[in-house]
Amino acid sequence: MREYQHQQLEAKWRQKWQQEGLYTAENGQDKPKFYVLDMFPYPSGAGLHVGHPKGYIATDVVTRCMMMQGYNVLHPMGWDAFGLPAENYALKTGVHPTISTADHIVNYKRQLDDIGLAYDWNREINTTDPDYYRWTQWTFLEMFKRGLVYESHEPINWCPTCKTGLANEDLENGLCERCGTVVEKKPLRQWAVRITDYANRLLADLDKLPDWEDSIKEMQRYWIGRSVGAEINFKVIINTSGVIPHPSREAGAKAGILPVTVDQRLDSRLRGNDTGESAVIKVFTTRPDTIFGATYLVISPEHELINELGDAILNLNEVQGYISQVKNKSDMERTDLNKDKSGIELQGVKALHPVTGHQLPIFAADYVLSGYGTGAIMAVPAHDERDHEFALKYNLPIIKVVVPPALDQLNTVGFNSLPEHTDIRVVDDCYTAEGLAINSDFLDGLSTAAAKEKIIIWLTENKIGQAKVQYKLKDWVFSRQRYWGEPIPLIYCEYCHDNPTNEGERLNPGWIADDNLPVTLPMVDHYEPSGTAESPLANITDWVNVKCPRCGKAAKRETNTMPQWAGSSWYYLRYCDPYNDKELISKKAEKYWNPVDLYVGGAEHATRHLIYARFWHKFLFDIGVVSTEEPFAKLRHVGLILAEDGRKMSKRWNNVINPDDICSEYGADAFRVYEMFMGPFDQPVAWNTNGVIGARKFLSKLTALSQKVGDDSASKAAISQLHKTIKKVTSDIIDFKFNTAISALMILVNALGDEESLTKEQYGMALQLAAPFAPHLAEELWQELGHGQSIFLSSWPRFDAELAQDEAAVVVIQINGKVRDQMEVGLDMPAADVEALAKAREKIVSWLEGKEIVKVIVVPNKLVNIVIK
Ligand code: ANZ
Ligand code: ZN
Repeated sequence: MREYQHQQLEAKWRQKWQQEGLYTAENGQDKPKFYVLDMFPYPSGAGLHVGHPKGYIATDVVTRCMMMQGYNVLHPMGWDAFGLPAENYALKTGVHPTISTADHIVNYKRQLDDIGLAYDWNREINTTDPDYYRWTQWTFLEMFKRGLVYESHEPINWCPTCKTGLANEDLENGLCERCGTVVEKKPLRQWAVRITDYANRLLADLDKLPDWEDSIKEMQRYWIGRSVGAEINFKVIINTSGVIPHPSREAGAKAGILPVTVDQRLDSRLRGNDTGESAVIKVFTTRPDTIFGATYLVISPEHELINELGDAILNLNEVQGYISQVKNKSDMERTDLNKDKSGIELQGVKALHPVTGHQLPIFAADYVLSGYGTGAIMAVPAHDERDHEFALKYNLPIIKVVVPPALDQLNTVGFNSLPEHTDIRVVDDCYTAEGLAINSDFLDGLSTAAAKEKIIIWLTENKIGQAKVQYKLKDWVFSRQRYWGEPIPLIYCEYCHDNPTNEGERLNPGWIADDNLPVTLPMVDHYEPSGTAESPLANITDWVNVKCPRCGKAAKRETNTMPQWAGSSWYYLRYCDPYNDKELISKKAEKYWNPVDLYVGGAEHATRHLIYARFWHKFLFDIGVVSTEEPFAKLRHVGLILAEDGRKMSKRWNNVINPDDICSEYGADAFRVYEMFMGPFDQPVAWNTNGVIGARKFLSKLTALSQKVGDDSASKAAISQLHKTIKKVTSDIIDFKFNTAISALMILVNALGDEESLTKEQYGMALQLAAPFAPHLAEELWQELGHGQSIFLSSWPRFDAELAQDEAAVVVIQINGKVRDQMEVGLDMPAADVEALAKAREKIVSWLEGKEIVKVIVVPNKLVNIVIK
């Protein structure tokens, strides 16, 4: 068999392609555009392992195929080089991040080039380049000026190891995503971006993305977490002198706890419109219809009410003891249904039920989170499982206020969340589904939906509460107390404090935008995190002390830096116009390239990067920089490549395989073919070096076919096989079914190998189909055939529909040996499928009616005989 020398051959073509500018995409060509994007990597010291390039190879296959289909393809690459990993690496090795990052990029680039990836390196970008982050800062200032950025002092996630604040998105099960340390809550001065203003659009516009995988859209929906309900105010009364007239458990369980009508009882004292001094607890609930079942209130241990009430809480010491005990629990632990609930009653204070006037005990308990809703709830133990568990533990009243509708009412009430298979006649202890209101005065008999509507109207009219939509999504914590990030271009000026000129300054008195961009990160020798709320930049006095850009008086720079996610939120736009020093992107380039047609990357970015980028893009849309509401038309996620031992590839397990070794031993083409052949693209799969050897064998067979090229054509069957393969490979590439495309190619190469002879055209088409996967070898063999131009400038082969048609068989259908019908099916269709098709034929159905089938005989490609009684 004819072998090939991959090393010299592959290097030769790579060099030639780069020289000829094969991958250079030009803005605004007449050709239709296609923008293929990879999630750009952060260049780590370890370099690439074989798992990293899987997605890059896939986009490369698409890129090359689209080039051959006549598209002007943009396929760029760059570096997400700011952030904790680079900085932690630099701290460990003592090499300045600027230097180590530059080194790592050189290595990454070489590795990517060795795989033969068709990147247009003229458009390379690097998030740490001041010409790049100038526009990251610019967008931030645009947000600031419009009031989308604010300074806050909320307790946020703090990683004691990385010594920095983190966004919610940076946590994994309560641990720092970077280093695995348990994250603490720490009050910290920080900048936050009002991403929640965009929550509704981020959610609703997911429906406009038909080419996104459903699983990723689902993760985003969950992350945004929209809940519809109400906010309700409960007044707090102090010093109840020990009399606790709340309904006892038994009494509450009985109906008729409301002897007088609600309106009679509702004096102005209970309404929210008086100006009394008393404290109020605002709760958020998705079930305002259950308000008559609220028997106590729970506030989160962090709730400000505790400070506000202070000594009015008779057991304040004990309460504070409880708070410090639960302080460091993660949100996950706190809300876990299976964990034992704990809490403490605030003695000496009560909450007034705004409808019934009952006095309800108030608890602080850690199952209520401070960061969600209002950080306080009305507990309805009959209908909420956590409340139920808590009520049993602390012996609190449980009042049923919802029952499942009787069977015969099922159709007349419009409720929609009764779980499937609920036996609606059995009401168990805690009934969480929807139903009909009972024990609820003027809501009695209403469906859950109707009761919600009615109570919200009532609460609104009486100024006790109102409808409320709540999101789990939090504002984006946008400061890091670290060195290696984009400086936040704000300056604090005491003199300008009282003269705001825009919304941002009004909201953040004293803070002035520094429009003199870029605000560059100073080169310093020491950048260890200070461990305090200040970034290491705070120590660089000649950088910190500046003149106010407005009044010229002495002022100070903000020393926090931006999170790593900032630069990656809009990089795809910059590739379209990377040298523009007047604007982030020109109108023309934006119109031509935007949106990205295909975006591929890891599923771990489903909620972080992909939410930030969609938000950033929508903001740019709102200020007229981009013309689409969504950045990425089609999104595919790549399945992990695991090590040969089935574990994640990691230095720790010593199971990392380096693509450099594979490419030098077997060739980049074999490596590429193997990675695309390993299995369904989006599934995790374990590496197996034998598979690379198999891929290499396939390429050798493809090479060997060159010896068959002559004047005689291949057989009709082989030609038909060729056209079928064109059809399949073309659609499989679009559908991301690279593995089946390659198996079709393998079948084709075997079939052609059985032929006496092939024409130049026939062999050429086979090479074209293989070219996206094995570009170097395909190019070499293509040129050997005497083509003067690159195979990637040739036109993708078209199939002849007739020749590509799957062969069919005509199957006769008999009943008890008599021919009753016939049908056409695919050649070699499995017997069970043939049988099912036969039984479903209209004529046959009528023959079978009322008869018992004794047996069915299937003769492949010929006959089905159904024997009936
Ligand atoms: C009364 C009630 C009755 C509730 C009932 C549920 C069932 P989602 O869907 O997650 O938005 N809740 C509100 N704020 C909370 C917080 N900070 N920590 C823990 N729980 C909180 O759920 C909203 C429901 O979760 C709210 O509705 C509230 O309990 C609880 F039969 O209020 B509900
Ligand atoms: Zn000033």
